[in-house]
Amino acid sequence: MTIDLRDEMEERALLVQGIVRRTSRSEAEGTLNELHRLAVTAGASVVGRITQRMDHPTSNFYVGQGKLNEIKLACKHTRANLIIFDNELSSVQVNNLDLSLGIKVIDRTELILQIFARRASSAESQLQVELAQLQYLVSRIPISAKQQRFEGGIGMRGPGESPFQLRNAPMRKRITAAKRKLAVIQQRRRRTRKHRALPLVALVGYTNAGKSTLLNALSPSNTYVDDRLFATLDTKTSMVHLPDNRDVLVTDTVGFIRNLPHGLVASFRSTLEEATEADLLLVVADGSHKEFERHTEVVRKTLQEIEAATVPSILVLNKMDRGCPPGLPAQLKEDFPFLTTVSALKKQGLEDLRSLMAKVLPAPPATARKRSWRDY
Ligand SMILES: Nc1nc2c(ncn2[C@@H]2O[C@H](COP(=O)(O)OP(=O)(O)OP(=O)(O)O)[C@@H](O)[C@H]2O)c(=O)[nH]1
Ligand SMILES: [Mg+2]
Repeated sequence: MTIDLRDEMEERALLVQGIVRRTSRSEAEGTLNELHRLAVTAGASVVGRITQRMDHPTSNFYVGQGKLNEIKLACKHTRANLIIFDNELSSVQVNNLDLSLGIKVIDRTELILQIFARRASSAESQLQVELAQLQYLVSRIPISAKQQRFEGGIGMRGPGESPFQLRNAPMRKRITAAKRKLAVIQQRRRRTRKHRALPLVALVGYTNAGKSTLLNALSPSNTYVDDRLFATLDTKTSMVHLPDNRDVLVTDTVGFIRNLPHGLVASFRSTLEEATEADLLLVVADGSHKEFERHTEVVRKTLQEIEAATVPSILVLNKMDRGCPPGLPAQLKEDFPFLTTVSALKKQGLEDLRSLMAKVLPAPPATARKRSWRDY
């Protein structure tokens, strides 16, 4: 069971972004556009955007007093009933903003958690989201508010527990239970992986890059594709035949995004392990997106975070039917020596991709036992 962090109602969201020094205009615009898409994905309509350039955020409201007044006015004009900050807010800032504006305030992390909560459909992904939400609530919400959101019997008094720990006991109990259940699922997943004989190829990349579309194009799989962020939260695996006569298992994974909440990365570790344990990564990027370089950088960093950076990889520039990037920076070519362009939607460039996969995929160990992919 996942937790609904917000009230169900028609949401008219006002987006607020504090731009701190050293952030370029295009980067700030890119994250705000992304926040817009995230808000729409979560079911809200966006009624306005407010930005402020600042040296550093203020500790009480994140933005300065003048900007706070501007936000108040904008809420009145636009009849906004939700304010979404692009920046990460402290629990104190959320509380102060809530009180001063009289409107619910959330930040990017909470919004992403909410989307994940709505998308999660398997027992595993629901548990992973629940764990991330609980950890977020424990770390971010003031003690009194935590109690209001999670009422329940405590009855866990033990030696050495502080009043703070006692107040959080129901949540801690749920965190422990969720971790325990996830560990069981994870073990089962690891056991299955150990017994597979077919090479595993993982599709990774920025959300909306076209990973699921590519999986569908490469195989007769029927993976959910949607022009939304985080359409896929559960991994799907299909068999793909390569020109060197090898069969490989190709698995779809959850998409990455900049500032992906750390708790989510940690909670989705078992799903993301598909990437860590893969024999080859297809790093799918939307080559037609004007921020494609930034997206690829986020993907590279996330792969490092989940310790998958050393897995052989191919950069697959997708959506080529919409146009190619003008030129590739040297750094990108260095990071990804194997690169190919495709259009998963139009099924173009797939034979070249299959050939490259056969070339880059390590040769199987001589002792590998022949198994059907159905055993997986
Ligand atoms: N024009 C064009 N659109 C594409 C192509 N590949 C995917 N799309 C579209 O891009 C959108 C996202 O595709 P998905 O396959 O769901 O993307 P994803 O990477 O799996 O996204 P998440 O599951 O959210 O991480 C859909 O609307 C697809 O139809 C392509 O080659 N060309
Ligand atoms: Mg997908």
